[in-house]
Amino acid sequence: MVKYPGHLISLWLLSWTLLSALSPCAAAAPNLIPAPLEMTRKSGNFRLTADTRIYYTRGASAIADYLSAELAPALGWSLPAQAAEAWQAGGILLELNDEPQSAGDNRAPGDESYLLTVDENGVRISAARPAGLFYGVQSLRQLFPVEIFAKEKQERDWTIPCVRIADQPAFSWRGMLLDVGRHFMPVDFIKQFIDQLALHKMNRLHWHLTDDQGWRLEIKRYPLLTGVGAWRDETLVGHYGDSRRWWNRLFPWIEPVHQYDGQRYGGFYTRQQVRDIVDYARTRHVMVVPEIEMPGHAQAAVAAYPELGSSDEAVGVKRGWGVSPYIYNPEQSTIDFLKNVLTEVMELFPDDYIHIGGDEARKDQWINNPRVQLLMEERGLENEEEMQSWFIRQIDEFLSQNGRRLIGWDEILQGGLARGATVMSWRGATGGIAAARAGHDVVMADNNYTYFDHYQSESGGEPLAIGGYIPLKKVYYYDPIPGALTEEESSHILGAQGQLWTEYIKTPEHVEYMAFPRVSALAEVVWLNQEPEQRDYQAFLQRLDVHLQRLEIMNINYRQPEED
Ligand code: TNX
Repeated sequence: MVKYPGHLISLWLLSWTLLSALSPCAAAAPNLIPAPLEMTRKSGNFRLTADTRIYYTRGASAIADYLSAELAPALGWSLPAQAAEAWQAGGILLELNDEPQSAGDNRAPGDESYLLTVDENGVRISAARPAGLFYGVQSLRQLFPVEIFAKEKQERDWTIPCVRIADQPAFSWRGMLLDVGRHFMPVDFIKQFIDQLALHKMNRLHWHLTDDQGWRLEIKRYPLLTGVGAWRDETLVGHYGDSRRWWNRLFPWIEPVHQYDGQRYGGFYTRQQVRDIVDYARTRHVMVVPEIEMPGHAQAAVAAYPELGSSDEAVGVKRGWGVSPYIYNPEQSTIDFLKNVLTEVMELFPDDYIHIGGDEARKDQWINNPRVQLLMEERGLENEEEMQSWFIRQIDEFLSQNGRRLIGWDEILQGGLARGATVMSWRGATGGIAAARAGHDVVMADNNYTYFDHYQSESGGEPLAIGGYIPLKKVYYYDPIPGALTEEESSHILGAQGQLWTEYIKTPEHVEYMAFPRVSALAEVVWLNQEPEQRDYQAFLQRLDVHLQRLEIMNINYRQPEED
């Protein structure tokens, strides 16, 4: 994996500071997040006026419309977009040069690189692929004064510095997980969150749609999944386990007495809403990766259709947190049910990856169920781990037949991993290391660095969280490539993502508080992939200062980081 030196970035910051000191009328210093790979400041500025037009080459009109729409509220007018043939000086050119690749050209099909040049006569963004053009547009937005992000018209001059930026990401998977199983999040917020991902040049939304506490995706064939499974009678109050007393420690089989709020809670997304979100994300070059959990985290589904479960006990949708023992049974009929569910999931989500969970599947109910034991014997499986592996393989085969790729949490390694599967390493880097060595693709979601449900400060005064401590600086110094891997093995690390599990996060405002600015730090980690010793946290904090003004203007409820 190629690492990009930190001194390049420090160098442009330094030369920029010097230049702007020399020319008093220069526009504000560019504070881009994520920092671009290469940026050179040129003398002079470009001024956007009521006469400025956007010009686009073939295939770039959607991005031109996007740029125009993003700038319109603050400008108070929409920049007209026209085909490039009509070019006139003073315009913004979006140029897609999607030519056949020549020998020695190492642009991958998923190429996200771009070149942005600003001079006094105009702006030019060129890229081989639409994604690159889109990221050039994100950089351009950040070159303007921060007020460009306002939702109402601003009376001011729109001047940007002349620069040349040549940029491309280090990793292809730059993501965030949002858990809507524990707490449901409204459609408008999901879109706003996607906007933030795009601004940070992130390209994956891992949408955790099913869990013990709620099934949030409408499935036509099985209406009770949402009719029953999307609703729980009430929700735990306070922290899970807080009510554990000395007798619970002495006699662990006595359940601690938890308090619940008595409020029915739930919600789900209709197919139409999902389509709308997926389209919205696509326009912003964000792939939505749906997660349908199996074989564990299945209590809401089992509450809806008890025949899918592995125990005779009737159960409702889970009201509290912690790992549920309710697990799908491994009957062929259950596999068929899941295939039917996934068929509808594939109709709604057109991109490659489908996440099937696989984490924290307690096997107690399989161990205690004679029918499951018999199935194990019939299928020649040695233990419950192999049964889990059998389960995942059935699903992997099905997804592969349908031209999709299975991705799952690192527990899918247990008992042997399906061949084409991609592994998401959450229990530290261990699963990622094992998977990469076995030749599997890996996404790092290390719970020591990327769990944004953990506390951001140890000084108290933070809203109740699940635990842990992952401050901004720790995220900024995260290295997604485990040190134990050889160069060749590390080529399997697709990238990294942050996790927003929502047991203790009830509202969009709280999601934002936990997400920002840790997302901003992670965005830079996955864009640049610098060696940790080449990163400059102080310089990041300085750029972040300006970036937080953007978030402020966009009404994002970020957490103000402490000076370090
Ligand atoms: C573990 S990460 C889980 C989630 C929880 C999270 C809380 C993973 C694959 N499973 O179900 O929400 O910890 O931090």
